[in-house]
Amino acid sequence: MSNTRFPTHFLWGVATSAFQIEGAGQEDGRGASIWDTFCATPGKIIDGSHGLVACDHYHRYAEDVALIASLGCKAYRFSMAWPRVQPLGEGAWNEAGFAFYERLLDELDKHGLEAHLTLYHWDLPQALQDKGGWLSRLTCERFADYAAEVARRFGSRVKTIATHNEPWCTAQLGHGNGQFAPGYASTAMAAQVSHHLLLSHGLALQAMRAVGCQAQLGIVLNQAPSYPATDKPADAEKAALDYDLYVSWYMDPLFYGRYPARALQHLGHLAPRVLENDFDIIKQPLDFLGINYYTRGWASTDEPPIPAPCKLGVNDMGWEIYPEGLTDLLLMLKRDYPLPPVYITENGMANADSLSGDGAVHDPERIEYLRLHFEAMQAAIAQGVDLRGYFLWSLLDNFEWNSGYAKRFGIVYVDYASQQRTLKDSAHWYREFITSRG
Ligand code: PNW
Repeated sequence: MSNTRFPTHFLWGVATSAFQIEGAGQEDGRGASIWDTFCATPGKIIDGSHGLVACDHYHRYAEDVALIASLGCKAYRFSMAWPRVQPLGEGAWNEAGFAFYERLLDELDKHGLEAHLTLYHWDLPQALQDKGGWLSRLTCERFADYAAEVARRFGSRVKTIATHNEPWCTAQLGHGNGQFAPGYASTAMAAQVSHHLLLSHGLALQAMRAVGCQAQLGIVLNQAPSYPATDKPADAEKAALDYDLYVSWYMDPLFYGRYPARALQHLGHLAPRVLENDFDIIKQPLDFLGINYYTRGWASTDEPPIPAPCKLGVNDMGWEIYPEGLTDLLLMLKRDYPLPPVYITENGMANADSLSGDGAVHDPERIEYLRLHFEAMQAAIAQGVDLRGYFLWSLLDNFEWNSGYAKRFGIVYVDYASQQRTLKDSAHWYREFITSRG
């Protein structure tokens, strides 16, 4: 690790999301979400699991918050389950659901931890899906209502509110290839959904600001540069198109109020229907931008494609470990957009962890992954990127979507039979890093 310290006020934290950890799927009036439905559909989740219990965080939040504090973290990024606080996604609010998040915020306060809230981490109320879900503009309006209510109640208790987590995943994996809920596989649907997610983001920002929300408002995007496999022009073109569809598709509307021309041309008649004022709504000023980075993109037009070199190996999901991609990405974004303060809102590594005989969990691969990505952040900061903080994904092993519980991203190991938490070596390393050089 280089000697450069991170800026004094650099924020170190951990991240989770509601559906992946809370459990209590049918408690205290929570409504069903599209992920409950998806899990109940045979063949969708690799290990046939569901989120009804997960890490039982709904009941163990106090223990989990104490864990975060014990790591020396100053901040916690989590999401609110929309169907927990508004079971049908419109109409009545569920006070018991809001009460849970109040208890969680009280606990964070007690430990002096900053709260960073995400409104939508993929668990749409099923009742709204039944009315068209993100294909319907009405869902955008309901989302803005939900955002305003949360802002009214919690706007002064949380530091930041992100509207969406990774709209690319909702659009592409949820509607473009069907790997995620609600499980559609249509390019045109995915494109329309991406537009509605952006629109709902803009409407939500307007609605939250209209109620005088004091929290910083933004959005969280998964991003990565795409690298051509060879110096053939076709590979360069493919890399550029991939980057446009993955990154610019979301960044250009947010900052410039337009979709990237190359991507639009590629989509042709499958491009989304955009109404006249949509871009004015989408282009709300952002107080911050959250970026989730795990791996890079790789573009090859050969048949079969030339694989990425994976010099540093892959994680347990098969994703290439490529820390320089994070530096490259941040510098490209700084070059191309008038960025607000940036946070890395997710970064981490799935690893085949297990409890060893000595009661510890040895995960040197994850420690190395984190170390290299911290260096990559330092390199970007040294080159002028206004990076304010880092949220490690994830505090706990948890429900890894269509991979179920088979993939472990936590720095804290979870034994799902006993719900016992065990700090992995990486958790001890992170604490040491934060307290000594962070
Ligand atoms: C993110 N991809 O998901 C999510 O925000 C987390 O909930 C999730 O647990 C974490 O990353 C690890 O997967 C992604 O296929 C899922 O490119 C898939 C992709 C990217 C991010």
